[in-house]
Amino acid sequence: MNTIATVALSALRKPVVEPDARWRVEDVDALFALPMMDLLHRAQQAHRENFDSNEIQLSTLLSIKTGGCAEDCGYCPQSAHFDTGVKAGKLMPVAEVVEAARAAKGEGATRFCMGAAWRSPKERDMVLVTEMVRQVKALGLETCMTLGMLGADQAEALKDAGLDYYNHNLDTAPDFYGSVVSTRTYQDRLDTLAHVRDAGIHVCSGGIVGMGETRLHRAGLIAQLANLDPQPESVPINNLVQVDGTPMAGTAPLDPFEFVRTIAVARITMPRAMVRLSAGREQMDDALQALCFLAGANSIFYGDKLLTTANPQAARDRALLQRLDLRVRGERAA
Ligand code: SAM
Ligand code: DTB
Ligand code: SF4
Repeated sequence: MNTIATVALSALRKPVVEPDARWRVEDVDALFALPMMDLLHRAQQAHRENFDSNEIQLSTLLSIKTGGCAEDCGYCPQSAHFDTGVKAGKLMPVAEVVEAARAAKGEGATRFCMGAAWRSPKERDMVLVTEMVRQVKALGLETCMTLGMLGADQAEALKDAGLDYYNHNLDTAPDFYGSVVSTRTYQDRLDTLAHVRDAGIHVCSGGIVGMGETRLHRAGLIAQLANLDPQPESVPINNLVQVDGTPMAGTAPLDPFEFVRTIAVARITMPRAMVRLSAGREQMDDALQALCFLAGANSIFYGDKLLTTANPQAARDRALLQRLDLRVRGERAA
């Protein structure tokens, strides 16, 4: 038997749940290399051991401060370095954010995620974003924010305001990172995650695929995430949404089955995390999304818009969930 097949077989024999395992990149790569049907089977096993496999969590996303960002993330329509047609706006008033959260709750969302196109929040911003957290939380919603890099004090202030989750993605493998961003380092990202964790806020961290990276880079990203100790509670997997004007527009699209494999490998290596099928759903058909759910994705962004790009219409998502007999987490059966 050749070496790759031997490694793949040994990966197949591993116990399904190993949340505390240290993952070597080559072990994760061996999972990617499993025959697709075996990979899906293992992912389903891990999923069923930890979750109700017919349940999906819905998060609604709101861009509370759009565009004009100082960072140069090569995938991002909101970077001031690229001409993408996204207009830079100011931070939304607290009352408008709370109104949007109320509407999202009415539509069935249980978590409200507020995103700002910042390198990191300024002190005057902190006063307003902490107030947003307080008021959104008072509506009975789980709160999530993604504001860029955070210092230890800022993470503490958000925790005190009642923040449940902070999203900050590692985005890709350390050895591909330099091809994606130059204005902040991988270590900066790890430091922010450590501050969030130390403050007692749940960690939401994932990445993007389809940026021209190799499978080994995808394995490197998953290994980094899976080796965070403790592992993230929530792992968004984004498929690059190509936006004209960004350096990544025109990148060869990823084979959709490779995207499904990435979800499955995230599920197996981080069995207790919510794995979120994030950006890129608008470009996927229903069958592909169903395959992602089978591979262990159990959360989506719900609502017609992500931050600046389109997401499937809420009605289309409702219809899809109904056709797949998927219940919404936190919602009572009709
Ligand atoms: N500015 C903050 C930051 O980067 O930490 C928060 C917002 S930022 C837009 C959140 C995440 O969205 C990024 O880390 C990236 O993973 C994802 N993202 C941004 N543009 C994307 C795109 N075109 N396609 C897929 N995912 C994207
Ligand atoms: C994440 O991982 N994906 C979301 C959320 N966290 C903030 C953002 C996706 C953004 C897609 C591009 C846009 O709409 O601007
Ligand atoms: Fe700015 Fe975040 Fe976009 Fe990077 S991903 S350019 S930090 S908004």
